[in-house]
Amino acid sequence: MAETRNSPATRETDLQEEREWIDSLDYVIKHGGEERVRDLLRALQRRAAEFGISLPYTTHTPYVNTISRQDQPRFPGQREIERRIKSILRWNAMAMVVRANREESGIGGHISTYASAATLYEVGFNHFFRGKDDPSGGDQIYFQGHASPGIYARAFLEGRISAEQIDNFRRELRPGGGLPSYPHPRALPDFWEFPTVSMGLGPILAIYQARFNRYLEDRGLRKNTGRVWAFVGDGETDEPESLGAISLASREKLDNLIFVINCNLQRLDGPVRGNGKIIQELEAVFRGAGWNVIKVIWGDAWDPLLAKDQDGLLVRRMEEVVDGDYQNYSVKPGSHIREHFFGAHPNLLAMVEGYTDEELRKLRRGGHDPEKVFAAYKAAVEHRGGPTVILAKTIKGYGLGEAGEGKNITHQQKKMNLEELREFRSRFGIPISDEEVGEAPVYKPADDSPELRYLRECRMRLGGFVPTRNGDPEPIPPPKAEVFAEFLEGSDDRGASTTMVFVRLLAKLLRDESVGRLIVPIVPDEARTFGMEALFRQVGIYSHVGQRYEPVDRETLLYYKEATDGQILEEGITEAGSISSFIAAGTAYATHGVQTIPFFIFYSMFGFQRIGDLVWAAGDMRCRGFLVGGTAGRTTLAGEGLQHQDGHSHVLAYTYPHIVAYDPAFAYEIAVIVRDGIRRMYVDRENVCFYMTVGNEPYPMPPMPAGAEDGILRGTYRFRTMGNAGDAAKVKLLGSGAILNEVLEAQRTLHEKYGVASEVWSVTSYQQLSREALDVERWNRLHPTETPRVAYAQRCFGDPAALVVAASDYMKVLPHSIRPWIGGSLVALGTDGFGRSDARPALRDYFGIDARHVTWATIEALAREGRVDRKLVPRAAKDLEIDRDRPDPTRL
Ligand SMILES: Cc1ncc(C[n+]2csc(CCOP(=O)(O)OP(=O)(O)O)c2C)c(N)n1
Ligand SMILES: [Mg+2]
Repeated sequence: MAETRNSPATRETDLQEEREWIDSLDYVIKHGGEERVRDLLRALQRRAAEFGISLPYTTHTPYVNTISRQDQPRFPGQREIERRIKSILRWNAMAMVVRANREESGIGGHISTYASAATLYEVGFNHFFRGKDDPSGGDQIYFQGHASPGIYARAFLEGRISAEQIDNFRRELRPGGGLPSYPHPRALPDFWEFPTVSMGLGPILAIYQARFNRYLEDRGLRKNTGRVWAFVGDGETDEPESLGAISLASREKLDNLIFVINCNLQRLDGPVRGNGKIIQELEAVFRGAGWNVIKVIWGDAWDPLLAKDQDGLLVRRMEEVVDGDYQNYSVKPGSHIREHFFGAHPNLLAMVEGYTDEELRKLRRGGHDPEKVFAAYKAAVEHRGGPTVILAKTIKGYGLGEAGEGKNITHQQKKMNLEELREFRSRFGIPISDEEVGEAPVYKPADDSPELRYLRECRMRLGGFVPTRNGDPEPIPPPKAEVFAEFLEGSDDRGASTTMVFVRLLAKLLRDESVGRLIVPIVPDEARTFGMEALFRQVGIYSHVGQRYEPVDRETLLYYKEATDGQILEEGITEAGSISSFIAAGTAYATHGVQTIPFFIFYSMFGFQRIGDLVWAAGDMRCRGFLVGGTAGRTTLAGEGLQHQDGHSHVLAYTYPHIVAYDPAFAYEIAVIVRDGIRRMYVDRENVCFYMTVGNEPYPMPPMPAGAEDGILRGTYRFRTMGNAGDAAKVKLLGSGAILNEVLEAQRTLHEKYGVASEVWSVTSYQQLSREALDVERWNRLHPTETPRVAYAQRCFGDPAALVVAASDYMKVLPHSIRPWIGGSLVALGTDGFGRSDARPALRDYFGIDARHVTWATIEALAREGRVDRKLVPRAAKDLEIDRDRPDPTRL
């Protein structure tokens, strides 16, 4: 019988053959050098190809450390002191979670993430992370959200966080304050800089942060911007945002960016890749995208074994074992590792003959070995020409022992019993007595202890404590009044769309002496959609390398101009990337002390709906800037159909506490809103973002009615009265955005054809009206003995004898949000339902928001209330050709 491929005899021959090839290769390495080795390997590959044998394309390297033992630099720190500091941090990070959960069961918190990442952080803190006082400008560090107990524990040793705050972990509302669960600049504005806990946002924000740093430098707005470090979970890399933008980082050669992926092989429920190897998978992805990849897989105890591995058997075994097994090894005794890992081959078993089981159990992983981590960080910061990712293998819950180390439940572990606490304490040598240990007290050595002195010295040498978030720089002088003047005056009736108006205003702002340089226009490949192409030429598109080609439209006036000092961030088709740039620009006041003013212009449908979580993160970060939803309005954006036509972004805007939303109709409204936005955000430095929708329907832009400004900003003002003023006050027609024109036409028809007098109100923001009214309501509830306040919406629409008919290009729930402050009846017309591809008049008829429907709704409501002759109803139905049996668009 022929020998099978796997028979022991064949395997032996194969190994023999392999050894011979390797010996030859070793010879060439020794005598011919790297280049010669490459040539030979390429020649072999070509030869194989001639026989039709293609090698599987692989972008990953063997499952060993990228930096070999002999290339490892000297470790400059004091290992023993650093180990002691780290042990204390491990203890305190665990203790604060355990204590919090004893006091308030279910309050939550995480022990195992930091436990796995402690070395990754501590090597950074002691040797790499630069504070804001460093000449580099300081680094920006995105800490893994679930590792925050460890970061607090360090700040506690640094004296920046009190014992009381630590005691109030996850109890922010306690008197005296506590600590938020995760990195939230909203909650701790002089500490945290970057919220990361919604998985995937940290990595993408970090990439765009690094690119924005370059932008600031290239445009001369900031000299030194530091480095960006993003600490990421291996499970987290499954989020599309985590890996979706990595090619930008290599394309832009961002060597100021370092990702550290904590590969503890576990996520919340279980293994990240039980049947595969997350490190190899990520290596392939990052290498493919052009990143410098450094793997830190094995700790120093493996070095002698690897040195003995002449025939590559050990490396092969390391490679074939899957993550599920590696996780299992972390909870098993040394005897199991001997039997299962080394037992695969007699030569491997022989290799560890002299090792005790305990020694085998203690063969550390690279991410827990400070010298290996140091080597990786050093190589990363010295690497030029592109970003670096460090893939560090660790054990989740490292040090927790029986309480969860490496176990599937470890992510959720928040409790430790007396025995477990004792063991933890002893393992890490924390000087807490047996009597006290059950309480899980936090421990702080004396101020002048070698540990605290060392820790402070490291931080002083590196430019101060991190994280530290800076406060506000000086306010900027507002733009000159001339910038806004033409918009307040209105234009002849050639017609303009609100988008055109906005773009014209932006172009003028870009020329303004005070704010011009600071403006950052951001577009996701939609500049032409919004008629912004003139800006390409005016201020240029940012590109670090300038323009290395002759643009195809070079002969034209508005050619596609890329420049190193270009101002526009043309992001390509990525709303997530664009908002990440927006956030970097809108928080530069805190990160870099520069008040850049981002204007992010996008399809309004692809804003809150698509990237809502990043908008939420912007709120957390106290970001400031203008979000401009273009091509807005379910019927104003004709033809595009149901996935483009937005009739709800203004509803979503209610859900963001930091968003001030406006749906302007006219040029002067836009001017007033943008002027006020600049004042509030960059002069008064309020932590809000403005959201403004603009549409592409052209129509005449009237001059601003006297005294309208205040109402525009509060959310509504009376635009026009027709008929007897007293009667008109009893019929209030509310219109927003482009639909205001429909309402104005209805007003004319009502007056001219049916003798109904009315007022038309422009509602620029139901959101603002409703927020103010709710504030007032709350105040009145809490101050029952004081003179009640009256909400602005009530002052405008509170008359019980007045009918209110409201129409907008958005959902009916908007007018209903101010229903309690409307005195009489309310008829709300809106665009609930999916959009359709058709022209504006057809769409407005379909949703029932055109002038005819506004007219009809008014007459029908007045007749129902007995305020006009009922006979008007059939007449109006006929005149206006209302199809009363048409199905509701929400049912279609
Ligand atoms: C967007 C999002 N989805 C889900 C979660 C809940 N969650 C928190 S941590 C976690 C597991 C994290 O695993 P990994 O990224 O590997 O980090 P580790 O704790 O293992 O370092 C999950 C699912 C979240 N925070 N954000
Ligand atoms: Mg993990």
